[in-house]
Amino acid sequence: MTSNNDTLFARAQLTTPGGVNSPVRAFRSVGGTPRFITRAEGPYFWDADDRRYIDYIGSWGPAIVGHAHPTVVKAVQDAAARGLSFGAPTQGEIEIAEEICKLVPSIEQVRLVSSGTEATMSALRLARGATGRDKIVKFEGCYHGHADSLLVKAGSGLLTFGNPTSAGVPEDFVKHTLVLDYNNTQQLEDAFKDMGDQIACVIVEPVAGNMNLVRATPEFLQTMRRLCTQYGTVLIFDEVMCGFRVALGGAQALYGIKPDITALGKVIGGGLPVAAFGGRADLMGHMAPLGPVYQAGTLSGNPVAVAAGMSTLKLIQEPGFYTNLTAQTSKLVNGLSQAAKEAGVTFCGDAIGGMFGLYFAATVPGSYAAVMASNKDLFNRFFHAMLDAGVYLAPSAFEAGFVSAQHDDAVIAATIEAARGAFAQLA
Ligand code: KE4
Repeated sequence: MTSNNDTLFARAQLTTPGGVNSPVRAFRSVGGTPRFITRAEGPYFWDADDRRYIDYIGSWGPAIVGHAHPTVVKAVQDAAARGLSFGAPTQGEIEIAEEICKLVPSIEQVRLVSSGTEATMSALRLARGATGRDKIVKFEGCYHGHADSLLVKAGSGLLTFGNPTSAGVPEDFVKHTLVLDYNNTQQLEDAFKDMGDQIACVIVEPVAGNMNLVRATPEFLQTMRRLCTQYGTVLIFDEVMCGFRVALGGAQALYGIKPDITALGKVIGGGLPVAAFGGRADLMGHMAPLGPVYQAGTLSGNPVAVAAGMSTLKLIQEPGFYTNLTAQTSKLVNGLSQAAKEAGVTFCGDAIGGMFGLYFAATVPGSYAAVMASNKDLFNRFFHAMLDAGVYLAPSAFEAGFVSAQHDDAVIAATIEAARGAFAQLA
């Protein structure tokens, strides 16, 4: 019997490139037919054949309180009933800005946008405008959205396609982008020694999630902070994914390092399009209409999206939220590792807050090169065995996974049971 997913995928490809609105959804890295989702609730979602899956992408991070949380849905319904968008300021934007500044103390002023790409693109422009410098530093394997000057050896979709640089990005647009190795402290020292006074900013995922999960070493981030301060370079933490995901205050709270600008997204929209960039007030003062750095957006601070984000930010502040989330994610990774060991499969995992990485490798990778050396084919076979068993992992060996507050012990146990069968197929 033809799956409705097959029928929908064939139809989708007639009107949309690859049949998807974001490349990683096309299953090109793992093969097979993408599942067209019809509804979601808690830790689950259902595909066009009405098959239920335990969901471990959670919309790539936003669904941290679980899908269709009644409090969030009601906040959205109430806001929508008052109108969808005004193109004028609202009290809700003030309230979410105050909440973000309270939860992320390095953020003294914040500007709301509609995607992580907009947030990082604007942060780069701000850093260049504030310093008068052109050069930027990013790290191979990190993905910061698809702004031209950042699509250089990006991770995520591009890494999955094995295409280190996107077509359509003129050489001129990337000649100021220096791509260094993640966690290579010496290389960072050398780059600053060589051209530190030309570098407008360093942008980094302080916990990388777009080459699979790779933690920054404390020394790497501490050195980055010291060098940026020494050379007057703006330090941008891209916490679009790890913000409010690895801890309430994000990776900067875990590492105790204060960036100059932070990019946020995903969780702060609760599933609707809210992202943000913010930081030192003296830097944000360069932003139009106050200063010369231009940035704008028709739907920036959209009242319905802000309602979803604000209700999510309130829910994640409930007592024990991160203790529980961290415990469940650790249970998942420990259970999967034990199941692999019993099956004799070379596998390991890492968990930080509500985010995890799964690696068909002997040790947890600390670099892009190490991730690339992991066994992608085994991951792809594991992915499909788990999908067939009703567990939906990220459809790429180069993505992180996400747990929600609704992934309770029964859900984790069911996942580990499915993994026992999947690992047995690999042995
Ligand atoms: P968006 O423009 O997709 O909202 O955010 C871009 C972005 C920026 N920074 C980080 C650290 C990110 O992880 C992202 C987007 N993450 C991917 C997941 N690998 C989104 C999924 C997709 O591209 O469809």
